[in-house]
Amino acid sequence: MSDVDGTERKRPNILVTGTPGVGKTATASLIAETVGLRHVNVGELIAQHKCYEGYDDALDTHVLDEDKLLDLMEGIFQECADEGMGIVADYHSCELFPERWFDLILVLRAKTDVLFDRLTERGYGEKKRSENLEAEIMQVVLDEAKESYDVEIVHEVTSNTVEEMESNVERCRLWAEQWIANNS
Ligand code: DAT
Repeated sequence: MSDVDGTERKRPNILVTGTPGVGKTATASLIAETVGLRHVNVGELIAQHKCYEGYDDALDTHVLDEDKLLDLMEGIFQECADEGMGIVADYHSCELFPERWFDLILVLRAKTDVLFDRLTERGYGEKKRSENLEAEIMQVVLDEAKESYDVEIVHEVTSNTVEEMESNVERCRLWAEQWIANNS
């Protein structure tokens, strides 16, 4: 697997994606710890570096400055590749990233009642909560992942319980071990 400058990567890069509240950050942080990868919480990165083009009043959200974010992330990916380190990134969208960055796209799914409770606990208003629940029911992020990446690397898993999260992390650990063996 070659990276930006054509060098071979020594460790895999994983993207954990899905509707807000499905458990991306919790899962990615556990994957980072278990597999030994650097966790990049893309939402946090955007906020830290103010990757915004403005504010959308109608949607009550910032407008993402994609170029700024991708430049920033390109630097992080290159730095990690140079150090022989892999990345586990998490974000609620996936089509904006270059395909070559990731070896596995993990799409987390959650049941409507589970997601409802998590988004309510997060303090989402009714409109934002129902928009996200609808997106989950319509499997918007899964379809986006399948359209943006080789379907072979897109894996859909449920994340309703802690047991499921642990089992997903274990699957990633085994997959990463195999990836490293195949690419060394
Ligand atoms: P996301 O990053 O997708 O927005 P999160 O990781 O912040 O979601 O998780 C939202 C909340 O749900 C948080 O309180 C942790 C909890 N959670 C996440 N995955 C879970 C799981 N599989 N089982 C139980 N709770 C989970």
